[in-house]
Amino acid sequence: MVCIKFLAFSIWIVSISYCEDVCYKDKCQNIKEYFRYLFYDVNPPEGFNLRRDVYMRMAVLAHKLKYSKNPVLNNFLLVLPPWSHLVHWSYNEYPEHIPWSKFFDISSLNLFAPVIELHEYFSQLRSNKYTKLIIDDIYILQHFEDMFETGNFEERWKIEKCLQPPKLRFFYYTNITSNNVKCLSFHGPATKLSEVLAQTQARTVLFEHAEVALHDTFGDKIYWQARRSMRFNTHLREIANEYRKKYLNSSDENDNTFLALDWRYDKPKRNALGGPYLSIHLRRRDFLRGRADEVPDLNSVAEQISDKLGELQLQKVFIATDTSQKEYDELKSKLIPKYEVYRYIASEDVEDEYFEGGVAIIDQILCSYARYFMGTSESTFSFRIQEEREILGFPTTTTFNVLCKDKNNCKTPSVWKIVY
Ligand SMILES: Nc1nc2c(ncn2[C@@H]2O[C@H](COP(=O)(O)OP(=O)(O)OP(=O)(O)O)[C@@H](O)[C@H]2O)c(=O)[nH]1
Ligand SMILES: *[C@@H]1O[C@H](CO)[C@@H](O)[C@H](O)[C@H]1NC(C)=O
Ligand SMILES: *[C@@H]1O[C@H](CO)[C@@H](O)[C@H](O)[C@H]1NC(C)=O
Repeated sequence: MVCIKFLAFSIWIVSISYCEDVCYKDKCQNIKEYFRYLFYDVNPPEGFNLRRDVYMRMAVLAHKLKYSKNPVLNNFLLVLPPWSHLVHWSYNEYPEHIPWSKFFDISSLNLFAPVIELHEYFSQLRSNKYTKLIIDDIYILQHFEDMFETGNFEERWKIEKCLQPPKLRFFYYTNITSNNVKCLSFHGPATKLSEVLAQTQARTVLFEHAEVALHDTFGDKIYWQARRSMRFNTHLREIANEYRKKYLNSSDENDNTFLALDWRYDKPKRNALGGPYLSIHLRRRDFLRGRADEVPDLNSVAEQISDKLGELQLQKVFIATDTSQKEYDELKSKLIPKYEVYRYIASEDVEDEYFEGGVAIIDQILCSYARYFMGTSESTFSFRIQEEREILGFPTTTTFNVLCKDKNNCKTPSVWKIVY
């Protein structure tokens, strides 16, 4: 049997049952065909930009597994969870299953961590006549129940009873199941999950609630490599570039915002100039409720914008916001005719192709290339723009600024500088 051959040739320690899983057709003779798959998912209410942060933790794990000294860990591919039913995006009863390629450049991600889209993995299974994905091991991450009571914050993990009844539907698909779902109390960085992976021979492993795992080292070189690898989808970048040129007189030539084609060749710099406009990220909607004492009213926003435009001697402001057209128009009316006010409105084609997520990314790109940026305090959406500007090489003073609640209540955001 092919499997036996495989065992004889290979340096891998594998059980027979495991082998049956792997050795369809004659492929097992080729060691390169041997992959293990690391799936993860995030708590449903988390937003797009927090999910990007969880991706980075898992990508650093996948990166370190690839180069691990323990060879049983080297062949993991990180499976990118499709985007469905995000709380801030409108959706109907059917899950959208938007692939990552709509938003990000997958080949660029791959230069940091070995990743694969779920639909690609599905096609592999289907071409081998599988109609279902049965995940070998599922671990639902949860916090240690006693952690906050006892103040025991040491790094540890343990299979324990589930604090919540486990849900048995994964990624909103009906054809993914598992016979082996466990709850894993966990405290530590995502890379500590390699200890869990080292003691299983499972070929497919899913970590649910991956947000429970923390960053390995927040803000170090590896963190920024993972972050830099998250280049946006090329077409979204082109759309943003056209808008910059057409409305904001902004281009990489004028603004000194060139990046290497491949993020690995980016060089540290601080001389980006940015286009001749101020950019604002004005987060409203659930922030008005959740953080009422931090969100300024529109009069104050208009005042802060015109003060800053005056100070910078600029005419144009680009506003990215999740607020209604009505509120945007009200803000705009407070700034014109003295200043030019811009908001990106996607064409129907762009909406249909890239959804609200793609439109939000275009807003983020446009904020990134401005001469000066002011965000919303504590918004993850604003954090991602700040990171993008660090990558582009802006002086930090033009980036780490937020709209104040009012003149006497101004929070200075933390400055997280890029590290190479
Ligand atoms: N187009 C656009 N959409 C926005 C803007 N701000 C927020 N949104 C939308 O609101 C969502 C919520 O923001 P996210 O950053 O994804 O959510 P989060 O990760 O919880 O982050 P925060 O709530 O901002 O801390 C985004 O995914 C967008 O769909 C904006 O300026 N422009
Ligand atoms: C599971 O179902 C989805 C949606 O119907 C389909 O696209 C996918 O290929 C299926 N997976 C397998 C392994 O058949
Ligand atoms: C656009 O920017 C360039 C270079 O900064 C400048 O020379 C030109 O006058 C600007 N054009 C307009 C219409 O403002």
